Amino acid sequence: MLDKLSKKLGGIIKKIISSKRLDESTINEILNDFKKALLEADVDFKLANEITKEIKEELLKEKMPPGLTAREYLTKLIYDKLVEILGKEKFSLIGKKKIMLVGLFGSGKTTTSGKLAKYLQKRGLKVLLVGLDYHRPAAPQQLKQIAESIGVDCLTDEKSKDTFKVAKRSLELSKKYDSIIYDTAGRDALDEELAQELEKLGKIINPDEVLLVIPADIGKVAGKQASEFHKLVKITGVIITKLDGTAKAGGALAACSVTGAKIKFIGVGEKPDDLEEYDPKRFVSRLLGFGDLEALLQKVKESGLKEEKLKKVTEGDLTLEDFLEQLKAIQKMGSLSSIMKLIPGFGMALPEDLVKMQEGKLAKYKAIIQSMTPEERINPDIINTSRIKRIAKGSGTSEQDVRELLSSYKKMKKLVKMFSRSRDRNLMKMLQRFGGKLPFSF
Ligand SMILES: Nc1nc2c(ncn2[C@@H]2O[C@H](COP(=O)(O)OP(=O)(O)OP(=O)(O)O)[C@@H](O)[C@H]2O)c(=O)[nH]1
Ligand SMILES: [Mg+2]
Repeated sequence: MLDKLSKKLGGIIKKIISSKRLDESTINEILNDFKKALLEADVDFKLANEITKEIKEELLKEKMPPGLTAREYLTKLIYDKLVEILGKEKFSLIGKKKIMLVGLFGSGKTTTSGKLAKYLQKRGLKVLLVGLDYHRPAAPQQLKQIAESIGVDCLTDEKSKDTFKVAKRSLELSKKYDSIIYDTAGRDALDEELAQELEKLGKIINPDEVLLVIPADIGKVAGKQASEFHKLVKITGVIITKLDGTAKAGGALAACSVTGAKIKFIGVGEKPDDLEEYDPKRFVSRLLGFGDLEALLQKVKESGLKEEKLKKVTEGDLTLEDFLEQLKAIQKMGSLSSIMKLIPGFGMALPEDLVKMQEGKLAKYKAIIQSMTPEERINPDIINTSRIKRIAKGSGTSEQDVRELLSSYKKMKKLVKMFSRSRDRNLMKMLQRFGGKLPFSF
């Protein structure tokens, strides 16, 4: 769902995470991408402009909220703005007895009636579906089939085809049900006739909820449609359908929220189960590819830590612990030679003995490093023969193993120095791209 927008937003978060410095030009670039992503999702131009402007103003204010880095703050602002434009609250239909669905031709009313019936049924309620569409000949049959497939009762009157009579009859049955869902007839446009029919039905039924069904593929026009309906027929909420099949869904949701219409459910497919309560926060989290804001900020935070470490090692400062981590990464990758060749001016591969190290040896190395004193770890040069003996004993390894570890460590340290001295721009870029993951990210 919303794959394209989601991908774009994910890319923006990545950019925030990987940008070296969040200076004004980087911020502009990121916000421009953000605006573009919104426009592509058919969010109204004025709204997209406003949001990006507001984010920038917030960011450039002198004071930032305590405890947040610029990166974290930018991420949070993007998240918050998305939640703001995509709706504020979450709703529930539980306890609502009479629910009427209205909307234009083909918007998904009948399908959604079935989905809602299933939704309530799953929550232990006894539901009646009522067919009030006698404009389209096949409509009552369609509803009956849906009702049958999910196992709820259905009231239609294909003989009289009298919408108002069926509405009245449903009230006589109402004691037997916890919830009644009314599927009404659509029109090409919200004309006088439809408005009158809905008004009259409203008077007979006196519904607790009148939900306007709007397909997401109409994009930002959804806002206009919601306002128009609201003027003529008092709606209590909106259900946006067909979110699964359109790139314009963001626009439809945003446009509806801006009119103040409350989005209560979203339809994400044709099947009875393809309905979700609309929870803007959850929705935005999903769009951004994270469980929630906390998880997202955690990710940004981690990237900051990673960068610190990267800085440390690019300056040639490789500790024994870093060395162990690098070795582990090398094992995961297998041969490095192909990657090494990608680095211009670096034809040399890592020493074979480092690449081909056995798993068991890594465990030994770990034990050896753990048996060293903090001082030895910081400054391995002080490790003389007697210290080697002690470390070998303490770690249950041989003196030969300890010597080998120290010599490998020195080799790798030399490489690190060489890398850091070369300061090759492409190399540095590459190191950043790979973050701390690759063994030669020192
Ligand atoms: N992909 C997708 N298709 C949907 C969704 N909701 C409805 N549809 C499809 O949209 C088409 C129209 O749905 P209906 O439920 O018949 O729409 P309606 O508003 O009752 O149409 P009328 O009664 O003719 O006004 C059908 O083919 C549905 O399967 C949705 O959330 N996702
Ligand atoms: Mg229908």
